[in-house]
Amino acid sequence: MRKETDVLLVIDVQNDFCPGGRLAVPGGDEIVHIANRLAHGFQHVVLTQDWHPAGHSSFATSHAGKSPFEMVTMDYGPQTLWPDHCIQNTPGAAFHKDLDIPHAELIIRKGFRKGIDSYSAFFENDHKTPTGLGGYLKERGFTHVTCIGLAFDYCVRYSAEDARELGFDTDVIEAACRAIDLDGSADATRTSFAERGIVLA
Ligand code: VGL
Ligand code: ZN
Repeated sequence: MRKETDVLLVIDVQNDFCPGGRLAVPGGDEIVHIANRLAHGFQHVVLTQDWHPAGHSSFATSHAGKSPFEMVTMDYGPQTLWPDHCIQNTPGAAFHKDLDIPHAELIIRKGFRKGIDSYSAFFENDHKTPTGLGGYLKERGFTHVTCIGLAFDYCVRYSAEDARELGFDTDVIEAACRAIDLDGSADATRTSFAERGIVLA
């Protein structure tokens, strides 16, 4: 059993990120049982849930003439456009039915502001607006964050990077993640982790 000061962060294991979903990550469903098993080894687990309103600004359908996976410039910087996904209270936004972590202590929802996307569980994509998770984990006395889930090169990446930036010892278990892999984004993630002292297990 992992220490009292260790927390497992399970990122976005939701139907829309699994095969058959609207932003399916290849092999996304393969990590569900791995996540369940890993979670048994942690006393403390937090889940995240991508949770967008209909018509969210990260959806290509909100930008005339744009297609999914194109980039646009928002007032907070570059933003990849996605297929509509994880719309609040729809089946696509629900956790995968086999995700079984009853002892998870907190579910943090993100991406709920229409005009800004949020990959990281800690900060929205302006890198300024906090979700509150950093304060929560610090107040609870956690010092070590282990990240797993979907997608390795987006929400897991930016969550792990922000955890490290906030001073948590941070690792990512790659076997419990799957990547979208747009334009080399999976390799870029591994390089970035190495530069930042994020342990890739
Ligand atoms: C994610 C793209 C858009 C993720 C969420 O969970 O990695 N990626 N929204
Ligand atoms: Zn999203």
